[in-house]
Amino acid sequence: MDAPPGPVAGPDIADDACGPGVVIGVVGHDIHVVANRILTIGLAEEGFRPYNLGTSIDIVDFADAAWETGARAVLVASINGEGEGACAGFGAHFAAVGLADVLLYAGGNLVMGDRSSADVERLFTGYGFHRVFHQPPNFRPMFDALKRDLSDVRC
Ligand code: B12
Repeated sequence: MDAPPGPVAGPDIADDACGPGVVIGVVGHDIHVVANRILTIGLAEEGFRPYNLGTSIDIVDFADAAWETGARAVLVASINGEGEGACAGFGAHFAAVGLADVLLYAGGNLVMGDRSSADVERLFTGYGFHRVFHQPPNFRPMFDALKRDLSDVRC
């Protein structure tokens, strides 16, 4: 049987749904998967088309997935704090491969140890992320921002 031409629809890829495509994944060698699973379900419920890459994802994987899916946004999670090292140069890589117009969000426990949200936001916006959610109380602020940022997208 021939291989399918692109991403295969399934629980993590809601290709048949309407709404903006959004790539999600957990960066680095991070095994925390609970929020990733919940976020996939939540995105679909909020009207997005999630493409979930799962865990152990690097910058190149995120950019390749954005290319392949035509996603309008990439949501990068770090739960163990590896994001501080693994996300350096994120925006520069997207710009270099012609994806400068893709929205980049980062969320989770983005750094190791206790640091103020303002410091973490400064660090990650310096990496090229458009919005940063360090230890948010829930996903609601991110869903609201994503709806605003992608309000021009129609089915
Ligand atoms: C369960 C757990 C584990 C399980 C993971 C099981 C699995 N496969 O998922 C096990 C026991 C395996 C584990 C291992 C480790 N863990 Co652990 N783990 C936890 C724990 C208790 C709960 C995490 C969880 O699932 N929460 C529920 C989900 C829904 O919430 P969440 O992940 O926190 O996500 C929320 C936000 O972060 C945010 N969010 C998450 N993703 C995204 C994405 C976007 C885009 C946005 C906007 C928001 C967002 O929204 C969510 C809701 O608010 C936390 C402590 C805690 N109470 O949070 C530690 C914790 C995450 N672990 C931690 C650590 C250090 C480790 C280890 C390195 C420990 C070790 N020395 O081996 C290893 C990781 C090894 C690795 N390679 O990654 C630290 C991280 C520290 C940091 N970043 O500063 C924590 C915070 C514990 C602590 N207080 O020190 N862990």
